[in-house]
Amino acid sequence: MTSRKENIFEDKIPTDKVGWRSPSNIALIKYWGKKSGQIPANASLSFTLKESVSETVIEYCPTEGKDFKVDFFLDGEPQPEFSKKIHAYFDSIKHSMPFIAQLDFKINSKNTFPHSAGIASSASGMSAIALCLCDIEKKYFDKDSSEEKFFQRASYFARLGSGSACRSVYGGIVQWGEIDGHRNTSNMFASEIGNEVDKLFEDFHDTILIVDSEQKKVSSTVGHSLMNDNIFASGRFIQADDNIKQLLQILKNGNLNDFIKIVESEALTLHSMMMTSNPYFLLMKPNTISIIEKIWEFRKETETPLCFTLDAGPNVHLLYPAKYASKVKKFIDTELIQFTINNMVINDMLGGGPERIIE
Ligand code: 2P0
Repeated sequence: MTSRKENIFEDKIPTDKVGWRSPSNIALIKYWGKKSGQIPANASLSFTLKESVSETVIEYCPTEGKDFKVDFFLDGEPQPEFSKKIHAYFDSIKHSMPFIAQLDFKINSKNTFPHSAGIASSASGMSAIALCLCDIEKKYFDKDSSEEKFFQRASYFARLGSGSACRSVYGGIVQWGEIDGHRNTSNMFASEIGNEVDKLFEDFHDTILIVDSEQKKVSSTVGHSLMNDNIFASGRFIQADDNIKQLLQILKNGNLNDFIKIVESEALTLHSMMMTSNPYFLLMKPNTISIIEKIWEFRKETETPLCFTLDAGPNVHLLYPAKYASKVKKFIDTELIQFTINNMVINDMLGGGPERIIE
């Protein structure tokens, strides 16, 4: 075994920095329930967002102590709790990336979206960190690896940090988890969906209505673990498997009515799994339901193909093709804004995936 002091770099242990801008994502087919080793209980599918991103720069230098150090800063402020979590994460993957043990890390991260927005900052943040680590690896140990392998490895390591983060490594519409009959799917990493997507979905908008900004009372990690004893879990996993296969077809054929049925059902099923866990819990708020009812009314009256999805929280994501943007904006301004806190609305859309910010 290599001792920590034994230099594994070709030259002297370097001092340098790497940086990535990486987006959050919103799942349409939900990952809820997992097996050990961050293996999802069912396959999931998401839209990568464009505007909701983390920008992360990792500065590294030869470690001075016995153990490597991680100092994590969010918006320039030290975050001792996060630093500990990221140290534990680095520790858990250093057998695959032995250079980790020889470096000290200063991580500076900032998000373009407010913390209170309930946007999955673990997905953008962990994917950015995993991309940075893979950049260090590529620079010194894996110079010739292909772009495809690079992103696959980044997705693999992002998954070990936070499951949904593995989907943020790719742009557009992304799947994660083995799907019967779909050869290029894996539980280990995500991939862009292989089939051609109907033009309708290429410029989909996601407008997020912020209903509540309090820290949620049950973390996603606890939520996942409660699926182990949920008596509806086995049925849910069968349903998810069926839904993802259907949705992959719908994304090809562009049937928005079918799209809406699956996407809304997935959102409500996710929350019904929370309500049927033991102990049970509820992350929706009264205003979440008011918004959903308004959307159903609006759709019936205007036949606008607007639907909603929910993450593990009370905020509502409105999904619709770009050409309905002005109609939906008017609807939000007149009917929905009353249910938000401080008129908080985040306009986002399908995005192209992460970008390197330090060459
Ligand atoms: C998803 N969520 O597919 C689902 C839907 C929230 C609702 O994945 O424990 O932060 O880090 O693997 O990925 C949130 O859970 O959980 C999540 P960990 P993660 O996006």
